[in-house]
Amino acid sequence: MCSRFWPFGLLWIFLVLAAAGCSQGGQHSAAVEDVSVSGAFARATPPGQKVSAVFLVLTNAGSQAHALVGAASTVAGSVELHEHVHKDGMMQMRQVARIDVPAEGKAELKPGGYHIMLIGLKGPLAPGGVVPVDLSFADGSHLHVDAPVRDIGLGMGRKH
Ligand SMILES: [Cu+2]
Repeated sequence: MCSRFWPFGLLWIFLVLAAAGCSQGGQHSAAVEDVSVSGAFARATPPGQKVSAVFLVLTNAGSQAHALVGAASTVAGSVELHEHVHKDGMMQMRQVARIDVPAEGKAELKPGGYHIMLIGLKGPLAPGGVVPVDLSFADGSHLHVDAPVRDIGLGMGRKH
C-alpha cells in the first residue's frame, strides 16, 4: 500500500526544500552586501605601548539591521569591541558583545565612543603603516578593511 505513495512523498520533500531555499535567498541580504566601511584608521602608538584602537564608520545601505560582533587583526594578540562610558566623572571603557548597525543607518566608531581595541600589540604602530582588520557580523559574514595608522595626538585621547 505505502509503496504506491512513496514517489509522491519524495516529490513533496523536494518541493519543500526548494521553497525554503528560495525564500531564504530573497529575504536576507548579507552584511557584506549592505554594509560599507569608511574613514578607518588606527591610532599610532609610542614605543612600548601594547594597546591601541581602530576607528571607522559602518554604513548600512540595506533595509535590514546588521551588527558587528567581533574583529581580528594580525598585529594584535587579541581584539575586542569596546565602548567608552562616563562613570563617576571618569572615562572608562568596557567590552561590548555587539555594535548595532541599524537598517539605512550607521554606526560610528570614534575616539570617546565605540572602538575596536587592539590588545597585546606585536610591535608599535607607526604613522604610514596599515592595520589589517577582519570584521565579523552577526550573520556570519566578514568584511576586511586596511586601517591606515594615524598619529592623532596625545592627551585624553591617549586612552582612546
Ligand atoms: Cu578600549
